Amino acid sequence: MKSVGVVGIIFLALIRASISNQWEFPDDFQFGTATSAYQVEGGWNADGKGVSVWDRLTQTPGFVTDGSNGTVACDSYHKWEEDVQMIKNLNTDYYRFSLSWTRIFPNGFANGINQPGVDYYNNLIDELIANGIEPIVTLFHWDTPDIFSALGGFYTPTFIDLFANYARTAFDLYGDRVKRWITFNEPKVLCQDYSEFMGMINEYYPNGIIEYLCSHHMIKAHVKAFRIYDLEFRLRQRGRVGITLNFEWSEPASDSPEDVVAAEQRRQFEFGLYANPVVYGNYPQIVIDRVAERSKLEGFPQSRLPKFSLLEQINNRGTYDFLGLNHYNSWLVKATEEVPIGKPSVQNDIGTSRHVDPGWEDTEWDGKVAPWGLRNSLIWLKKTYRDPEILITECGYPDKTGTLEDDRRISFLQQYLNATLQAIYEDKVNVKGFTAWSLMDNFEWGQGYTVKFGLYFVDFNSPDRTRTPKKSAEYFRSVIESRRV
Ligand code: GBH
Repeated sequence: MKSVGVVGIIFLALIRASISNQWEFPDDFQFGTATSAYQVEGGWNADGKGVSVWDRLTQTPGFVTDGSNGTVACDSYHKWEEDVQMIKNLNTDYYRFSLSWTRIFPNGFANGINQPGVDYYNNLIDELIANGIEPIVTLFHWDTPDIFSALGGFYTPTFIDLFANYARTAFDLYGDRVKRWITFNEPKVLCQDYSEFMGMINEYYPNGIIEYLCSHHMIKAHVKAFRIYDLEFRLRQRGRVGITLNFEWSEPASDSPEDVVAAEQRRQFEFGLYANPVVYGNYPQIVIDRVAERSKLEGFPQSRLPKFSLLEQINNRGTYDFLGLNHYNSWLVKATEEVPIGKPSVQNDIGTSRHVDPGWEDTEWDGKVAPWGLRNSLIWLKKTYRDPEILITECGYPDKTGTLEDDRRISFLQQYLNATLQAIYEDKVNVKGFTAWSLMDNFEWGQGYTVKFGLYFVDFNSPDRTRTPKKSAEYFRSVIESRRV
């Protein structure tokens, strides 16, 4: 027992020693926290709000591990003033939150605006600004109006105009005060990982068809919203528009050329699928080629990957003022034999295999602590997309206990903030901010309230949803104050 303790202390000391305190965050580097509407607001049918897919799906037994839902969540629909005070206590520069589409348009369509819903965000935005906190607004963080399910959700191009109308309304309503917008949060998670989030019964369709349709329409909807901002708002409002993409780092499992190619192939399918059109106009060539090749062998007359016309490609190019990066996890990637032709699937198109090193430190959910993966992601973004401005829009540590003595979260933040500093000073990456996920414990989608990411603890058993700062809140505040990790 004793030697375990000693080893532990030496291990911690080594981690600390490897974190250099030599660097200060540059003056223009900013800090923030994030949440999303369905995860914190509650008030699911308050004051005329319409039903989102999450309001409905969480009623399905077995959909959420603990059978819970976001009907009340953190009750931020009523406790927004307290939320702002919590943010002020952390002393962050900005707060990233999302709008609930059905609070503004209860039936999803751009007629019949719901004034109390509009006012909720007016109040929140005004209160943030009055307290010196910049609002950064995500237009869409997964809570699709449920009515769209009947139309085919993201599988139909109809979605593009529906989203564009909603985006225009949001710019119009709030753009006098909101100067940074994020169109979509993690289209990959929605389209590729959790496609049931769309509220679609898709077991009849091979995912190798519909998941690309989903991505395609999301990219087009993003581009359309960006161009609307360009044409109708930019001159007057002088804000900036980006998109948030998630990136789990793929590291080659060995130096072999095959593994190096395999890792890059995975990055292009997982990140390039979204970023390449937005930066360069079209899908990555490796994605185009592989899906075309496999589609042909499967007997399709065209590639399963939809095409952007030349005009669309021109219109897609450069539709970002910054790239939002959500980063949580890393993998080792190996080359594999080509997957035999059978049922069309994105995973088969990606090929390759991935695993983690058993020596890596575990998080308390299913990820690993691998701060070098964040650094490598940032370096890769710089090199692959011509040195874009990057905002880390989410990064955080999950536990199951919600303990106030969250030393492991502190250690995680310290290591990932240090990786960010290395990327800034050693690799000259243009990364402009770090957003801790999350301001407070909240409804963690399929995991309900069993997984917690908050800097603040929320007591979900109290009708008041009492919030208490964890030790990590104090740590984050001290980083912001000293500008050192
Ligand atoms: C993001 O999802 C979402 O934008 C956000 O709403 C969500 O609450 C947050 O991340 C946390 O999940 O943390 O290393 O144990 C991204 C998908 C899937 C990322 C689960 C974190 C757990 C790996 N998430 N994953 S780890």
